[in-house]
Amino acid sequence: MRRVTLTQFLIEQQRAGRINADLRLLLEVVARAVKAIAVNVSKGALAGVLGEAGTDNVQGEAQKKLDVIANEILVQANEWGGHLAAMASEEVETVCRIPFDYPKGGYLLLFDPLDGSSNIDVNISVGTIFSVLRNPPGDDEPQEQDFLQPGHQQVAAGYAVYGPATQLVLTVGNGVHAFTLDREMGSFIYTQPYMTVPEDTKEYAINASNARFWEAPVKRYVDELQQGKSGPRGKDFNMRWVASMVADVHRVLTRGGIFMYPLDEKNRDKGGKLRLMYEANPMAMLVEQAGGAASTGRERILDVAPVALHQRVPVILGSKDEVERVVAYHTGA
Ligand code: P6P
Repeated sequence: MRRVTLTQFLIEQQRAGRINADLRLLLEVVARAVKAIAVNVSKGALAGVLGEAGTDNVQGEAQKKLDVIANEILVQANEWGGHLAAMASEEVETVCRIPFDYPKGGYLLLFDPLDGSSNIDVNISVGTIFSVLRNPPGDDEPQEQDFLQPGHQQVAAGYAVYGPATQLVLTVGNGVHAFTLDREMGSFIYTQPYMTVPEDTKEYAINASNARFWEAPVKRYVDELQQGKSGPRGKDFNMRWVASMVADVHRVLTRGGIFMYPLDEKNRDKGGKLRLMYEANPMAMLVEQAGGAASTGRERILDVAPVALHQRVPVILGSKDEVERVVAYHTGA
């Protein structure tokens, strides 16, 4: 079968009028940066890139060397192309500006350069998550406020998962499409067109060690799953928790399931664990584009009105039937 590359896929999306040349260039540059990150991640101990960087990020989390490397790769790859007005990164407190001597474009790129990096040192899959917004009109430098757009305004979203294979999963609003890196060619090959989340599932993902902190609706939902065949759900469920959002969400997109990092007593003061702008929003766009649902438990994630660049939200996403059930329990149904 003829192999279609990411480049060809993007040219065809442009020909169909779904993206313009600047967005195509942006996605090509992100894909190239992801390949460079994959090279660093796959070297592991051989490249002296494991372990702590000796610094903390804006979240107050100890940065891994690879967090810093991945962030630098993404910023340096994207700053000169002329397609971006500015960038925002989980690893950087303020807006990442385009150097004055480079041209600016009409898009804002937000990313978590290396999500799940606590798994790096134990060789478990990690990933890069990215979100693309339009820069609001006006020719002054984008401020944080310009990034604070609800997720339904994203023009593209995606992630790379650095697993046994390196895959890039992408949506530009016309379904979800997956590409697998051919390391010999250095090209992303189109391997999964129109990924869809099965509506029904037998798999759930949650960090069960937090059970004592969950709110009642989540406790009720998980308890029913754990009762299995003899309980109200009438079937047995299986549990997975990689503690790497990209890996867990990729599994949900590939074979269904529900992924939850709900509001709990531990993270209530922060509003949740996962970040809205560059984790929850891009994953919510992907899951909805794949026929699933994504909620905070109280509202659709893509409708959340952002108030801060690094704000956190509860995340319940995956198979539509399951997410709707959890939401119903939150509303007392
Ligand atoms: P916990 C990784 O640090 C992350 O941000 C997500 O990728 C992952 O789903 C979650 O945190 C894991 O959190 O509390 O299980 O370590």
